[in-house]
Amino acid sequence: MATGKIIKALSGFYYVLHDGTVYQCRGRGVFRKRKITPLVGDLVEFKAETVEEGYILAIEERQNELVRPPISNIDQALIVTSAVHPDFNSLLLDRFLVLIEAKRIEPLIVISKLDQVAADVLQKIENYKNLYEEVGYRVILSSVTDSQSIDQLQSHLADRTTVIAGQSGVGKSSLLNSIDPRLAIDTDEISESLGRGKHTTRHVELYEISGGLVADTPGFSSLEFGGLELDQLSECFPEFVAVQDECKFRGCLHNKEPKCAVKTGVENGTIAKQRYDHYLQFVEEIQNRKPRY
Ligand SMILES: Nc1nc2c(ncn2[C@@H]2O[C@H](COP(=O)(O)OP(=O)(O)OP(=O)(O)O)[C@@H](O)[C@H]2O)c(=O)[nH]1
Ligand SMILES: [Mg+2]
Ligand SMILES: [Zn+2]
Repeated sequence: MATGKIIKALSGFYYVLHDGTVYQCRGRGVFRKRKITPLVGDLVEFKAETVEEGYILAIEERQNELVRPPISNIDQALIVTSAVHPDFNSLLLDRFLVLIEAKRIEPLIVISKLDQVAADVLQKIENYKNLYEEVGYRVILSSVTDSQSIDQLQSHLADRTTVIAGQSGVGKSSLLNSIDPRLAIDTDEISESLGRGKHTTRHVELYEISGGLVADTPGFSSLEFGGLELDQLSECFPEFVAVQDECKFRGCLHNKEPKCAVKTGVENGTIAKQRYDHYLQFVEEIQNRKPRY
């Protein structure tokens, strides 16, 4: 018996990495009976006669897990948004940030395709970079043709498991290929003419890159807040958390309450109005969520 990590799940097989070798395994029948699905990222105990004939015997408790994409035990999320093609979308970025913060995964923002932007758009992107850095996030402006940005990205990957997240076509797989061309992951060379809705990457897979494990994903298919409650939502905005003790009411949702430090911050310009507006939009979304039975 040995311990390994599932790096890929495909057609009923789980590929388990142990000591530099990948073993093709099946799950035990009891998993199906108990409705347990092994996930990419799981630490497992397995037994293998050969590299093609293994069995997963047990799954270790998960540190965290995402449903779509299905993956577990993530330390860091690289949230990729493109500057253009598709256009930079701060609402979508904030949505990703909330989903990642809610799982207590450390986000790293990457704004991609900087080589394609005109000067006015570049200015806009620089402003966004400052905005998110002031919130406390790390932001990398990248382009597959700018080796410095690729080196910078690479320096954040060692000794941890990173998931790379973002809309289809923003260049997630391309970034991984630039870091390590030997990966040769399929990317969409003609995505612009085909339009949206088509995913080039179709499965979740962990790759060994720069001393860490990085999961390429097909882009998050669901960006709904699921079971997130309002008090948890406000915890997902670090700049709100930083001042919430100064709100008059404990448990202030920074919405209709008087003497709210967040609202004061927005008025004074110390909290970005745009982030606050997105927050209110998410509040409404959660309040209007249909109860699930
Ligand atoms: N000019 C430019 N094009 C890029 C860059 N990064 C990616 N692209 C192009 O953008 C398109 C989409 O790239 P992919 O890497 O397939 O995007 P993805 O995020 O993996 O997409 P899905 O797998 O569908 O989720 C391809 O045509 C890439 O060549 C970049 O930095 N600059
Ligand atoms: Mg891809
Ligand atoms: Zn408040």
